[in-house]
Amino acid sequence: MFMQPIDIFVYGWLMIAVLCAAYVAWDQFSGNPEPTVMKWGFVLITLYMGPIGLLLYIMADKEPEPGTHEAFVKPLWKQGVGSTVHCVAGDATGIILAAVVVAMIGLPMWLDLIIEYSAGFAFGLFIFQALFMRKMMGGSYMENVRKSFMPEFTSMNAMMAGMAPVMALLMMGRDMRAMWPGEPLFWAVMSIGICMGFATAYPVNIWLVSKAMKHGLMTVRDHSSSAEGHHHQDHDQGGTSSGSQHNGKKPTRAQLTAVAGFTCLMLIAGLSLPSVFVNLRLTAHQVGKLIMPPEMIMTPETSAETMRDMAAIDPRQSVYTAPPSAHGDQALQPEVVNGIKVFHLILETIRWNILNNKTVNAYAVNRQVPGPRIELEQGDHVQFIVTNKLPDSATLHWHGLIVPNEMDGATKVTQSPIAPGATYTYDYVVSQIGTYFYHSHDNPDRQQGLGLYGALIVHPSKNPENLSRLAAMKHLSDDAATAIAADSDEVKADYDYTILLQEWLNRDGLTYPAMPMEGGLPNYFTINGKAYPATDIIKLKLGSTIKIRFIGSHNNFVHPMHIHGGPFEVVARDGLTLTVGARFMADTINVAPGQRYDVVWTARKPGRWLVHCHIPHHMANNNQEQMGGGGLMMVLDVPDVNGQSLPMPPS
Ligand SMILES: [Cu+2]
Repeated sequence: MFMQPIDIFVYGWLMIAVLCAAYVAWDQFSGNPEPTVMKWGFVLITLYMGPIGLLLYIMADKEPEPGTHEAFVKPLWKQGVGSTVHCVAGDATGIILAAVVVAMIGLPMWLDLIIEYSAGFAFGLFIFQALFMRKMMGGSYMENVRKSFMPEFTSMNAMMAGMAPVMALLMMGRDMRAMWPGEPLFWAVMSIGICMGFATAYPVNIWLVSKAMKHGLMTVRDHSSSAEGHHHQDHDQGGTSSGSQHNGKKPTRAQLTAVAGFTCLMLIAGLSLPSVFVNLRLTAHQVGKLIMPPEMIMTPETSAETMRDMAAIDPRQSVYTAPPSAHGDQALQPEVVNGIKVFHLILETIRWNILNNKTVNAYAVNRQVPGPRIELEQGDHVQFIVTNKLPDSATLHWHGLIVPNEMDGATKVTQSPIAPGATYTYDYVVSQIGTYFYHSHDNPDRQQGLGLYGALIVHPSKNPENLSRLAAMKHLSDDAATAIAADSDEVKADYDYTILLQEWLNRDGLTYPAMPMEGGLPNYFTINGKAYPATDIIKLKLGSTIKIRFIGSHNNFVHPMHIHGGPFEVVARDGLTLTVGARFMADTINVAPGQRYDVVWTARKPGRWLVHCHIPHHMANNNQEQMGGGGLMMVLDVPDVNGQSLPMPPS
């Protein structure tokens, strides 16, 4: 189950509310002496306000001893509670119904608030006041509508003034699951909104009751069962019946206008103030259910697209959980069809362990992070059949390769993005050698940042078919990059290892795409999908050489990649082998997003030699070191001449 820390309180609150309402219903209908409409009013209020509703019921309305209800409910504050309960039960029910319908239809939030107000007012006036009260008040339905209009209008204004900003600000805050009626958080936010609405409507209701404009609490006893045989025939003027007596004079026209006018101001402020803080033009269809990263700057200008780009992956969208032992960057074997190497790539949302005890949600290719390594020979005719099972459209771009423009994967520039559920085939001949990579080029700040990338490595070829394909292409270009490579053009070493860098933002079990902006900074870093100490340990023979291909598959930082134990030779950059004179020795190389460096390092001495980024924060897991580091760090293990690895230092 998908739980956020707040959900414990949400589920707890909703459960308590149901239990409280069940108790109030049972107690009301097993003999609390009041009108049925008020019984229902208290049940609804307790359902909406949970323990607060229960508290109000017991302190203000529940008959303490048989025959004492009349006296018990007499104080004005209790009458005010009754009047507010009556108002809120009706209005809130209308508001909730409207909120559910409007969210499902997908209307913008500002319109949502207006419709909620109208529905709440209509529900309260036409049903809860005029219809339900008529039985007790007598008179025609229309008469009741007319009489209830002013008190209902005033009370509703005051209530919505409290409820609207709470709903708008909480629904459109960080956790926008609150916008969607299918999410428990929506109901919790409704509940908080109603509590606030109750608080702002209460003073107005006290006044209305004191001025005999509204009924407070009343006592109604059943003739046959009541010990005292009371039956209160209620009358039009609120509070004339026993137990709800308030002999206030009706307010003057000036008083009523002033109060009504003031509640209008309250209402206008309550409806419009949230627009200073949140974008009320958004709909639940656009952004409902999104959870935004903590500390992201969101203003009324923040668009739905911005939010969708930076939001967490909904963990419920993950279709597969990779075992913690799973490795990314696994070489993918092609199917060879008529001399064409065909690769099947499937894009999916999965759960992936970057550490044994740390799982991220990721956009993955073939259920790996990074995606599978594509090993090719120069001159290969390749086809990549890409099936998009992500919730978003996507493309793949072949970074650094000279391909026909329509195969380049630049979304909305060279191709329409591959829609969710759709398949697209990339088809080209590989004319270069060296270290390349592929990545999503559709919202890459989100998709590549969430894991859509993988290595693509091309070796020289002696295959006559490849050579003839290359010769046929030669007339198109005499570019050095596409010249038929001699074996010697590829610098070889005893070992070959590819390092794909990545940055992650993971908080409270949610994975956001890491971005160099407020709220988007990464707190985990991986080499080939794993953070140290879960990164590979590479065993090397003393005196041997290893070619490490650094790939800047990450999105944000320049990582100064450093190797302990002596300098390496930089032999290729961005896929292009450096000429002998251009190669150079270094012990740190800055790997920026998109760059590739091939370096050859010699195992000069036995030991455990580190490869790591030299920004120490990137050598930590959520700012914490484990076993001497974290994140962008791995070990080259060079045993001594006897084949013995160095002993670990005592801890
Ligand atoms: Cu770094």
